[in-house]
Amino acid sequence: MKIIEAFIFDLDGIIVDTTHHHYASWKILAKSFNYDFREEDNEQLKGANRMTSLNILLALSGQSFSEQDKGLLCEKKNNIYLDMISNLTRGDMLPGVYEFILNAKTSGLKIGMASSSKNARATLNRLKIDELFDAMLDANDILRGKPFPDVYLKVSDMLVVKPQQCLVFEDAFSGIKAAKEAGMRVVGMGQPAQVIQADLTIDSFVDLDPTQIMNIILT
Ligand code: B16
Ligand code: MG
Repeated sequence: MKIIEAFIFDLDGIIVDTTHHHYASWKILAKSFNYDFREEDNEQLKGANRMTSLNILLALSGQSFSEQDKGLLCEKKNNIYLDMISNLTRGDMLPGVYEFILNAKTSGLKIGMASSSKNARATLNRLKIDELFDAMLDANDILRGKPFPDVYLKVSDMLVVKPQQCLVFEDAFSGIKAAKEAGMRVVGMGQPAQVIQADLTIDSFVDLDPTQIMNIILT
């Protein structure tokens, strides 16, 4: 019996290399309230949605703002981020991931995308790869973001594939937690501390064979 029926991909840090753009925009924002946001602290923001990320940043900096001002700060960060990714092309995709998704699709697997980013659909659209996906879900569609399992459970529903038959690709601790809570198997790619709970870790998608990955994950 074929056990894995679908591959579900996280976006930032798995499909597209936008992690440093998110970091750079938070750093600029932090500078506006005189906080020097360091790259090692950015690890805590990976996979977190925009407001959660701001709350982590404010806790790190020891500052507090009203809910209204926090909304404005999120908007400001997003405008900086959107400006930075305005020229995003397929060259900004992680090496080998486009071919990997294409091979998985050709071999009959369903393909999903589950992201904490409200910009996820627009990003796939800009890369002109949205036609590869049978289901796409992002922070606009769910109330509770990663590490809650909702985004992964909803995308498996849309794909009409049971959670146990989904294999997730994630780069963030919170995303891996979300997928595991959803009852899915996870391939992690990223900093060792981030992917510690993954079932399998990979260094990159270059020359990665979907069938081989499924065989390893099922043994
Ligand atoms: P936005 P993912 C997440 O996307 C990123 O990992 C995280 O760093 C970012 O803050 C979050 O999206 C929110 O993004 O501000 O664009 O809504 O990794 O779940 O695809
Ligand atoms: Mg990610």
